[in-house]
Amino acid sequence: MTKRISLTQYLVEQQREHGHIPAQLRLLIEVVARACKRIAIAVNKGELGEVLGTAGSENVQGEVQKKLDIISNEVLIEANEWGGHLAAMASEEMDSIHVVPNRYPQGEYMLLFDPLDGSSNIDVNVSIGTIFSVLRKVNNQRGVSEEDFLQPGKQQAAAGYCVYGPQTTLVLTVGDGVAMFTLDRETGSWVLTSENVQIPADTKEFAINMSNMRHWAPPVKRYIDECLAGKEGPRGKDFNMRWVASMVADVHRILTRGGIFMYPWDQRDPDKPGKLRLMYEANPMAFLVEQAGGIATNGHQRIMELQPGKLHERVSVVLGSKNEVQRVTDYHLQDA
Ligand code: AHM
Ligand code: MG
Repeated sequence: MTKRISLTQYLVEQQREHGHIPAQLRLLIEVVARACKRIAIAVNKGELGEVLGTAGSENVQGEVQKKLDIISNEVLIEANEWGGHLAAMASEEMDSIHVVPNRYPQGEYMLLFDPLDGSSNIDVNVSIGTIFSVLRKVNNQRGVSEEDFLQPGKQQAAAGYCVYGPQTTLVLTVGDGVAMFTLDRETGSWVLTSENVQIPADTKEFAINMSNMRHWAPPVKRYIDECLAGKEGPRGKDFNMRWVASMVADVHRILTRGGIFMYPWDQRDPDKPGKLRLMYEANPMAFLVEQAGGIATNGHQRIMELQPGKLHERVSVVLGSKNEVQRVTDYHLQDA
């Protein structure tokens, strides 16, 4: 049998042997992983835990909140605020940042999360997940404000997600490749199940919400039209399509067997750059994808180089297998 190591051992080795992670960051990741375990339990109970359905409130983006969105948000805050590793947190589900209360020591990191991504899949028992991103507080002054969070994604110290699917899997990068840990429900521990994850550079699988086709910009339409033309078309091969409508599940498939994921800008709301959020969704996923040899752009630029203007900023997303993402990006640049 393969010798398996736990998340704790993996992190200790990263800290000791590779010098990648200071103790505070190690604690932070362990705490996030523990919170994800609690969220996994709540997700698993479903109707039995009376956690399904809407909560009767809206988030800052005007989206209806599900009970599990709110529960997951609370679990992450409660788990993280007292450990001394954080200065503040920001969440897709909160209007403004949550500063660590004065009664606790202040750490040097800032945690951002989408507590439960794939909201439309919660009540229908399809994979959902938690996405997180870690930034370092760069200014040394006391206190922390929203401006401290407005750093480009390339400054992330760590990022990851946990997918609540047939298996509960935590996927992590601390800037030294991507590792995956599967939750062993019998022992309650996270066990390393893949390391040095690599996304193949080529793929025959794309993920996009096809119902928006009539609203897309010409470069996106051109790319998908060419995929749909199959063997007889300019690409000379048949493509397959997958769309779970949970970014975590779609990205997890891409990290596992390759593919391209797109949630592009479209004409339905021309002033909105895209649907997905730069700081809670696009940046952490871009970091993981790049660490696995893929690329992530907004059609024009590398996502991790975008300077956020505000906490809840949205962005157009194209990520996954290198050669396909490059192709879509080239089509945008040729069109400009
Ligand atoms: P959410 O954070 O409110 O769950 O929205 C994000 C989700 C992504 O997980 C997914 O890729 C996308 O929205 C699906 O959108 P659509 O329903 O338009 O296909
Ligand atoms: Mg989301």
